Amino acid sequence: MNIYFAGSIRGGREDAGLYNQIIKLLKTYGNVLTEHVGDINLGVVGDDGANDVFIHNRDMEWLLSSNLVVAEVTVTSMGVGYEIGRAVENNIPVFCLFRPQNDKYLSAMITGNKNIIVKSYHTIDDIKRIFQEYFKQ
Ligand code: 6K6
Repeated sequence: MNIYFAGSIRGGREDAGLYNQIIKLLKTYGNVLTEHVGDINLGVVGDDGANDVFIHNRDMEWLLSSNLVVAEVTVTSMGVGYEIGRAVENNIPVFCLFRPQNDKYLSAMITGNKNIIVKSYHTIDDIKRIFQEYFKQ
């Protein structure tokens, strides 16, 4: 199974270490196409010299070849929202992870779409259990 992991880059890298841990878990269930999203050494621009058109086209090719999109949506990101919309449009299942915090609400465009699975969590162990449950189907 090809899994496209989506997480904030220019929206803010404060959860990059967590993305890294989520990607490690996902690799036990399939082939993760977007390991760079969890690279804690990469900032908001990246260091491979790729321009934005290249990044967009390459990522869309990966996304459209994936069987599942897993998105960590706690840090608000335009790019992650865009990827979720493109996945929905192309009938690719979308699984979102959200860490509830005071005064922080997930967009109604995500919670209001009954085709998108949204799971709340607090710790990486919660995510481990959520994945075990989801992937056993
Ligand atoms: C920086 C850090 C790692 O890579 C870079 C270079 N930029 C990007 N490289 C690969 N994918 C990107 C890059 N910028 C955005 N994306 C895609 O959009 C990823 O798949 C993320 O899931 C999503 C993040 O969007 P923003 O709006 O937070 O940047």
